Amino acid sequence: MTREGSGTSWVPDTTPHEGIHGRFGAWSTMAHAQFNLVYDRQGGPRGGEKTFVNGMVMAMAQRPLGEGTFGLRAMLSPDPFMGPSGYPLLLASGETADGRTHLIDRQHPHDLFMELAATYSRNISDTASFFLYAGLPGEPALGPPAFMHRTGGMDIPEAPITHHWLDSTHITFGVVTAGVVVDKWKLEASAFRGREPDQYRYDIEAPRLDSFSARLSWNPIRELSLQVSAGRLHSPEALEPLVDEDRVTASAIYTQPFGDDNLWSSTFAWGRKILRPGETLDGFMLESALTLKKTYTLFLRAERVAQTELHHDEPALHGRVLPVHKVSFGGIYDFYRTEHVRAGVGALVSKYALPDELKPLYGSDPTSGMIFGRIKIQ
Ligand SMILES: [Cu+2]
Repeated sequence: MTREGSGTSWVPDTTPHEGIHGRFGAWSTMAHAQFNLVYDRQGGPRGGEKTFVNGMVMAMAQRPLGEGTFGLRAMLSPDPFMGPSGYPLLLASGETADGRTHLIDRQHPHDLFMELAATYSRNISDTASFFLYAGLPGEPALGPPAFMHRTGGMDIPEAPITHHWLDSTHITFGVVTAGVVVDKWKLEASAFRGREPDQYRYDIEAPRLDSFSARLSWNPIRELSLQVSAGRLHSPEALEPLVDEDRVTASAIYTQPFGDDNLWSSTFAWGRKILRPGETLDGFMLESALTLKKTYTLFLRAERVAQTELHHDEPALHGRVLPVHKVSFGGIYDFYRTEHVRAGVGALVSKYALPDELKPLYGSDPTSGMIFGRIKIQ
């Protein structure tokens, strides 16, 4: 239980699982929520400005069923209220706001329903069990846990630009996963819908099982969680329907509680997109968050992706693979804290390293930033 991340992914055993816990007859329940009110200003000629709310609300319930355990999960997002084009985020790409044009230098809003899933697990010995997972939407066994579920990433109010290299399948309309857990290992496989969510963010889309993935997870020590995974995605992008994608990812999450209410958590991840037909594109991400006394948080995220979409519309650069780099760092001060509520304010700054070909598009120093207030109910 302490290993469970988003979907069927694992996080280190040392991960704190804060939430409001309840018991109703045979059911045990857990709920938590987080909202960020963000003022976002992305610099340079491709930048922009916006104030928005993002975050999530999550509820889980489980009960014994026969020899095993049956569970239900729901996760909702306030993102659709920010409008179909999401928020300005330099170097981000993926999905669409209108079904006709790519969202470039913006982060798409997440769907209102991020997860509606059921699970069943059953022990087959003292150290082994099997499980089934079905979601509409749900998260297939591909990639590290989604960024809003990683201890080192959940306090950062912006999405990673590696999202579509690592964890963008976290909202997939139609997922069926089966797996086995043996001691510190887990092996699982999924069938799911390859197509990303469309621009209508309030609906439940039709499921299909046209894509496949498998993941091997290993928690060798309590502080560490490792995974490798690979998937074959059928026609993921609505605007490039003839392009399939193979994706390979590997990641390590290290979470270390220390002293009195201090926590340090970091994730390193690599993802490779192999477009068929098309290029092979790598993405790398390192993120880390240090929280002291449950009050002061410092965070950092550094990323590199090989991009083709940012300059898709520039005739001279069309088809070129160009590496782009981003680093964001910031902090949060939680000025209000009770057993179940934390409220704080924070800020982050983003810097970029771009190849010469992209400097005319982005300006020589498009430094960006966000200031935000946040509330966590857990
Ligand atoms: Cu996402």
